[in-house]
Amino acid sequence: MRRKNTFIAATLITYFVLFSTVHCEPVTGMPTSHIKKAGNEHILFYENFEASTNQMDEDACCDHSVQRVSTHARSGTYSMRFEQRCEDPLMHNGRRAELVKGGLLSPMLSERWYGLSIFLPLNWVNDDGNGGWIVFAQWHGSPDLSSGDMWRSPPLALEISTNKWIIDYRYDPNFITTHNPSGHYAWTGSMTEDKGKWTDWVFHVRWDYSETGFLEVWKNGVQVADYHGPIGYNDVKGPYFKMGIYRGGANSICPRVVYHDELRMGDENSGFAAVSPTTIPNKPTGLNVQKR
Ligand SMILES: [Ca+2]
Ligand SMILES: [Ca+2]
Repeated sequence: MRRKNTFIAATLITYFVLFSTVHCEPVTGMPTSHIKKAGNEHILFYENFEASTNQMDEDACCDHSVQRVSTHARSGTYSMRFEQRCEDPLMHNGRRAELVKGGLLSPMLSERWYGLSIFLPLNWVNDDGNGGWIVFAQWHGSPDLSSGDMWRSPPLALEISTNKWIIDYRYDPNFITTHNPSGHYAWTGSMTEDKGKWTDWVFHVRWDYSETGFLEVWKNGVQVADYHGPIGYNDVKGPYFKMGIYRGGANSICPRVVYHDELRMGDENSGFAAVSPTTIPNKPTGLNVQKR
C-alpha cells in the first residue's frame, strides 16, 4: 500500500498569498498557470496540477493509479490521470484510484462552490447496464464514529452508470445514522457526446440536512440541477472531497482511465465564475490516446 502525502506547507502559503490578492491584478512573478483570468474571489483551494507536487493525498494502490501527465490538460500543460485495473488490490474495501483533500472540510450548514473538469477518453466503453457505477467526484461525510455513526455513502457524488451521468445525493437529519440512506438523483443525462473532450462541472451546495439545503449543478456552463431540500448528514464535521475513480457494482471493463484538472473550492461568497473551468478558454487537449 502506498500513501503519499503531498501536502506542502510552502505551496499553501504561496496560494494563501495569491488568493488573498482578491480584486487585484495578477501578481508579477507568480506562475501564470496559477492565476485565473476571471474571478479569483474567495477561493479556498485551487489545484491545476501544473506543479510537480500537488496538494492532495492519494487513496490508491499502485504506481499506475494516479499519475500527473502532459498528454491531456484542461488548462496549462498537465492534468491528473487516474487508472483502475481489475487486478488492483482493494483500497478501504473498494476499487479505487483517488485523490483526497482530507484537510479541508465543508462545514455543515454552510454554502460552498466547487468546480472541476473531467476528460473521458474517446475510447470509453460503457458498462453493460448490469448495475455497475463509477464515481468521478464525491463529497464524503465525516461520521461521528465515537457517537455511533456508521460509515455512509457520500452525500453527494458525480458518477457514470452505463451511458448516463448521475448526480446523486443523500441525507439524514438524525445525529446518529444507523443505516445507509438511499440515494436520490438530482440529475441524470447522457455522457455519449462527452467522450474525447473535457466536461466542466460546477457545484453550488448548501450543506444542510433540513429543507433549507440546496444543490445547483452546471455542466459546461448550462445548469442541469436545481434541487432544494436536505443534502448531507447531521455531523459535527462536514464532508471532504475526493476525485478520480471509485467503482462498484457489477462493472468489469478494465482498465478504466479518466483525467481531472482545474479543481477549485470556494466559500459562500465565491461564485460560478470564480470556480468554473468554463471561464478558461477550452483549447484542444493533447492526445485522445490512452497511455498504458
Ligand atoms: Ca492543468
Ligand atoms: Ca452524525
